[in-house]
Amino acid sequence: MTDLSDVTYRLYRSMLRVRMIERAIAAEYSNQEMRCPVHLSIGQEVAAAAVCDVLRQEDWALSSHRSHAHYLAKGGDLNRMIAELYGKATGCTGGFGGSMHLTDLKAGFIGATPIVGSSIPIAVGAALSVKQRGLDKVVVAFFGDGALETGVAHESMNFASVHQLPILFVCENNLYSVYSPLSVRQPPNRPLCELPKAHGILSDSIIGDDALAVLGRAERLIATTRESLQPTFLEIGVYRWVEHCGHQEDDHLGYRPDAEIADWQSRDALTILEAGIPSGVRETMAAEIDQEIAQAFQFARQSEFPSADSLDTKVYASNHSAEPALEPEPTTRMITFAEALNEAQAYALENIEGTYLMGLGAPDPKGIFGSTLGLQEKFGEKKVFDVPISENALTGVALGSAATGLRPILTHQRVDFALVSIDQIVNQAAKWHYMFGGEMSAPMVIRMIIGRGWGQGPQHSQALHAWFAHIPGLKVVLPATGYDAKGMLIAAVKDENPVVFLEHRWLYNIKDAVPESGYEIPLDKAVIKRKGADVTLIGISYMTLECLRAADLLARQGISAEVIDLRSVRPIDYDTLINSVQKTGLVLIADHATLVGSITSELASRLSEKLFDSLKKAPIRVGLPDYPVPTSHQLAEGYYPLASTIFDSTVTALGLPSLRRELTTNQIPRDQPDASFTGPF
Ligand SMILES: Cc1ncc(C[n+]2csc(CCOP(=O)(O)OP(=O)(O)O)c2C)c(N)n1
Ligand SMILES: [Mg+2]
Repeated sequence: MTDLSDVTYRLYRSMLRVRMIERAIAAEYSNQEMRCPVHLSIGQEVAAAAVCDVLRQEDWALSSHRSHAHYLAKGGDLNRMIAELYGKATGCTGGFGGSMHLTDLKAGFIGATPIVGSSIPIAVGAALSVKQRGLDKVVVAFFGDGALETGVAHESMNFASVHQLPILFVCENNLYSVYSPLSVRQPPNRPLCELPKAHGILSDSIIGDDALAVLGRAERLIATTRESLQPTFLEIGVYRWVEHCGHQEDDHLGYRPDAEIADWQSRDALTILEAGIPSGVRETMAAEIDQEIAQAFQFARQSEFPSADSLDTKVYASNHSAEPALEPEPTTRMITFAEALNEAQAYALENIEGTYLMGLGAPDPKGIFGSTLGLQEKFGEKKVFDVPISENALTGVALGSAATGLRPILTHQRVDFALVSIDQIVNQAAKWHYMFGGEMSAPMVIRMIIGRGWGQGPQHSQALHAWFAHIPGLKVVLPATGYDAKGMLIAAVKDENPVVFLEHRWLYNIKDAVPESGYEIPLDKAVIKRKGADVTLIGISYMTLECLRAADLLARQGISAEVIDLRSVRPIDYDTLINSVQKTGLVLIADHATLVGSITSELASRLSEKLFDSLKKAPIRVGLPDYPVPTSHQLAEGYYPLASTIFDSTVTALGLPSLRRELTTNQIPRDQPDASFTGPF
């Protein structure tokens, strides 16, 4: 191979290689064997080549939809990249990701994901990992000019600046987002490179026609990042020569002025660099690359397609801990649900490597209703810290750190606040293991509190577990007791997958017997709370308590109710449910969520499908009406179902409506959990 000790040779070859590979992809694309979108970097190669020339193999890079160049320049395997485009089992994600989800961990190319802006916080999370674990590396996030219009990019830069993380943000400004020019997306006279400065980030900008100059700027910034552990930013002006997505030129569409195209092409960095390299050397390089490309396409064509058997095996990472799960010790010690959560996190922070906890108000004097109180004092600011109000970026940061060796616990004081991070939860964390063909996992816990009452209204009281349960790749659990909360939270931190951990606010002050030492409760098992023969009452989270109260009322009328606490809505423990309903022939499902599209609907339909012949009546569903939570406490009185609702529905279904329940339960107003609760939350 050509001697590459000369930086000009190296840069030229790296750029030429990307261009030749992408020209080959373009030439083959119409054969319809590469059946995935491709975003080519022809014309933009300088950014990847210059920045990656400065990086070491062990440094990490992440990218977005236009990632071939970054993958290749960082040292990604060409055979596996082309095979990936062909959807083959030998591809870098085994055919699960395609062109938009390349990864090569050996080369330090963590991965690419195509939701614009969305890989930036994940890169910041990787940089947090570097800092927390004391690794000797820097991280680079590659993205386009469009990404700087996303909120998450700014949230991420702010976070990286607050935490002084070793990351270089590289913005390839090609002036367009698909067909939209910068002028319709960003204000005039406000250079992109000024934006990071507002976040306190050292920022530079250069037009990418002189590859050696770009390399010089990258060197300076990466050295700063590496030596003084601080984020930096580089804007590189480049121009895309072919269509946004696909293999053809699209200049005839007229969205870019001819003069502009001609101007940029006349300043092509590859052509300019060519002048300094003897033609013989160039020809040798081109011949070597040609051969490499031919082999890669041959490899891809000859490779097998992935087997359909592997399809659902990649949804969840397996939990491969060699140690058996910790068993709970018997105890009579009574503590609250909040204290149990606190103990679980203390256990994880002390005993489970890589655990850290971040969340709004986590170390504040109230410590998230007591659940994080005292943890920062005990474990320090590195392991337990407060955060900016940037839920989407924080979830990406958690994911990036989880994918690179840490175990984050991210807290949200309400489910409602976590909704602004749906992109990171649903598009990224839930898919991370799957879309990278099982190459990486995302062991992270996202705690969310479900509010209720005291006038918290439509934006502080939503219970959306059905949404999360809809997403393959997430585990979604709702413990109803302190005992379960502690064991399930420890199990959630140990789990290799993203776990959405939902806590009903009304459980927080309830005490039950919780062992002092650490233990695990499985995340996929319902639990029978009370044995019975006439009806199965399935409770979700807080509604399990109402089911137990209803079972008491029913018992006084001679009706024996079996009560099951579902505990997990993804996965759902159908075995336990089916065994019970087969026996009782009648099932009622109680949830504190709107009934439309809910877990109650899911259970009712599945149990009907499985047990149609054993059911005496259609499944009964108890939940919230089809409108948002009212704020006035007067209106809330009629909104939330109680044990009495469950009692009434059960006796009606049994054909015994004449049975009267006692009016002794829940005498306090329905907008407060107990008489000691005096608001505001
Ligand atoms: C959040 C989001 N919105 C829209 C898209 C569709 N989309 C894919 S690439 C792209 C253009 C992005 O422009 P830029 O960041 O400048 O990158 P470039 O394509 O120019 O390299 C758009 C709008 C997306 N993938 N993600
Ligand atoms: Mg662009």
